Amino acid sequence: MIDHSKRATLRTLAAASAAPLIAGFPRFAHAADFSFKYGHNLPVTHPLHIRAQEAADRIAKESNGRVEIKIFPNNQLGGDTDMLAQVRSGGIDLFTPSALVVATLVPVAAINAVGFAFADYNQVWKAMDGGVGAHVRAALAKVRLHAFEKMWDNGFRQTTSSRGPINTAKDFDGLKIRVPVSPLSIAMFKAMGAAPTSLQFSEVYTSLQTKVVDAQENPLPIIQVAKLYEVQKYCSLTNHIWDGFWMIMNGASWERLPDDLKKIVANAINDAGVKQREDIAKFNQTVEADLKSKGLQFNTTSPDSFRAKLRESGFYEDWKKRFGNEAWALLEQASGKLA
Ligand code: X2X
Repeated sequence: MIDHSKRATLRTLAAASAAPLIAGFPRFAHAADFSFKYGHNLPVTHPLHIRAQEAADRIAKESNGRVEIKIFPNNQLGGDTDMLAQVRSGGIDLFTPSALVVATLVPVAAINAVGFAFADYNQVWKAMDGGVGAHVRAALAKVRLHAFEKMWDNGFRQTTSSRGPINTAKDFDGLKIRVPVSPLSIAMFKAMGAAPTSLQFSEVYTSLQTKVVDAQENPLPIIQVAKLYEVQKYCSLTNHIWDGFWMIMNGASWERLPDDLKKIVANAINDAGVKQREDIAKFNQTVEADLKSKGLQFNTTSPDSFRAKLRESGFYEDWKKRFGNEAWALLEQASGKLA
């Protein structure tokens, strides 16, 4: 007696083994109708990469192989500003730039990075899942970049240094500090008396190792996954900027998708973004102890002297003018009065 179910299984297995394995994707006997390239700047150990891979797998499965997203981590496709140019031109289809970096193209995107604006995550997500987020996404759409609704978390940025701990604003005097390619970060650290230099993330480790700069600033999960504790001695919890990543897609690539696939892609990416936020919250419960065990010396700080220095220097007034009253009012709805 022929066992038809066994034959059916054999047929499926034969078909599956013919398809190339793409990054853990389920195998499909047909090539994808839509094949997208997604580049980012983080190591594969960061929750952003892990959740993005999960979303890509889910999209492949739910679209029955019609949509594949190939992920290129760790600046494999170039520095942050290069990838920003590529996602604009269509050279790549997806990129997760920090708001700081995408602001080199759409200045208002840096609004969430105004120094010491947010005291905690309640304020952050109120703003980014609310009016501020919608305002920034609308500005990105104007330059033909489709930003998915849920922002991914980078975190509250802290200051590491090999020179000494930062306790108050005067400790920034003359500090050679690396910041991303971000006009707001340069202006803020200059206003606090430091000597900031913009460098791509892929250059940070070496620039600290070779003393091109003495300090850098990033959320603790980044300091851990990028092993910056190997080239820094002090970590001061300055919480000076909350930073997040926008998952952006080239407008034409997004528009090519039919509505049913748009839905599958958007749901998977937004769900992954929310899970990634939870990952960072969990990561933050253990990372400080881990970094201490790796030799980093921690100190806490109060925002008061930093805010006072920024206010005296006119930093808030200046950036309120640059962002405009509408965006600034949306920010202050979540952060409280700043300027
Ligand atoms: O470059 C950085 O410091 C990083 C990784 O935080 C950003 O993407 C802005």
